[in-house]
Amino acid sequence: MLTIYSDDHHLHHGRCELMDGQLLPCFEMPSRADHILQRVHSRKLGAVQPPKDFGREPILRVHDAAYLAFFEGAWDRWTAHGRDGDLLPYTWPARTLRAVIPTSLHGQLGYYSFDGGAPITAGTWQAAYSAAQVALTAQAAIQNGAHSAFALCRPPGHHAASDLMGGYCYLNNAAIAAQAFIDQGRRKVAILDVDYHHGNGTQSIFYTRNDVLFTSIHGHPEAEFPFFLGYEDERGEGAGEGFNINYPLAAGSAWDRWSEALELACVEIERYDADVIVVSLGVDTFKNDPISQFKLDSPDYLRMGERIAGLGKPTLFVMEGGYAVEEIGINAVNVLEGFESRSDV
Ligand code: SP5
Ligand code: ZN
Repeated sequence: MLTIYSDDHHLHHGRCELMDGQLLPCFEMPSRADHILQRVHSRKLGAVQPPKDFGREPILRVHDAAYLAFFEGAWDRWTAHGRDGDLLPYTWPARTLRAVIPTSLHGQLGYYSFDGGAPITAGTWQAAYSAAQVALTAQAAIQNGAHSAFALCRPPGHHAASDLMGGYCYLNNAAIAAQAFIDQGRRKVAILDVDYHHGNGTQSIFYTRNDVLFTSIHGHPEAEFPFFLGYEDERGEGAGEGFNINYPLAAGSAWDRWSEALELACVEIERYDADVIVVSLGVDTFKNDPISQFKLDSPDYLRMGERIAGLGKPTLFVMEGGYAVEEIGINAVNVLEGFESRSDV
């Protein structure tokens, strides 16, 4: 399987995040992608290529233009204020406040984010821009005939909405790739989001549409981040009614329960008769993940890849979360190797 990877992800290295009342080093760190790349090499998964540059247009098909301009320019505004630490939001337009776009940097930062988990550093824009190009380059490989490809994206993307960053995410790499498939003539794209957290950004981007089916298996939002989206009764709206399917699971879920949800999602994707599948590949479902509550073990990821291969469709894997850094490469590449073991194309 072809892997697309850019070293630019090293440009994004947030200092800390608020967790259980303490400031801790960011769980979303550069060594995550380094470990995955090492495993891709050591398992001889296939060629590793750098991204091409498709520019801003395919990003603007998913993201709001003012949001993108804000994100691109935020660091320079911050340094112009004489600051050099991470730029983090601290006030949001929650209920009773006015959701107008302020003119100040911090006002706009609150307006364009939904949590304090997405620090902007000197290289965050470049890293996120390159990650989107990584996804688009892998998407192009499939559009040109490959049966599968791996977009080794960092930072991740599935929490980012059209005009919101949060949850370690800035640009929604999987959504940008899914939209590119549609813009290049595919009629039906299915997204299978297997990250431990609900893909609230991706869901919101495609919520009113029937050309992109969104399915997600995740920790129940009653008890888990992002808390305010990801319930089973969110089924899509308007033309999108029935094309959004959530499988929230209880803390402690292991492969027996998780794989039942996967089976249900796969049946829906088969029924939809997708032309192509985009997998939001988070491996924070792992039993040793430091911020998550599922109990998947490393061999389970082989089974996951095998089942996805059984769908028999061209499949783009887009890297999302996973914070057990020592095992992240094994778990992510296990999905890809499981997929290849059952793909006869
Ligand atoms: C892409 C992705 O996986 N983003 C996840 C962002 C999660 N941010 C909130 C983490 C809160 C974890 N709380 C765990 C408490 C353990 N004591
Ligand atoms: Zn996650």
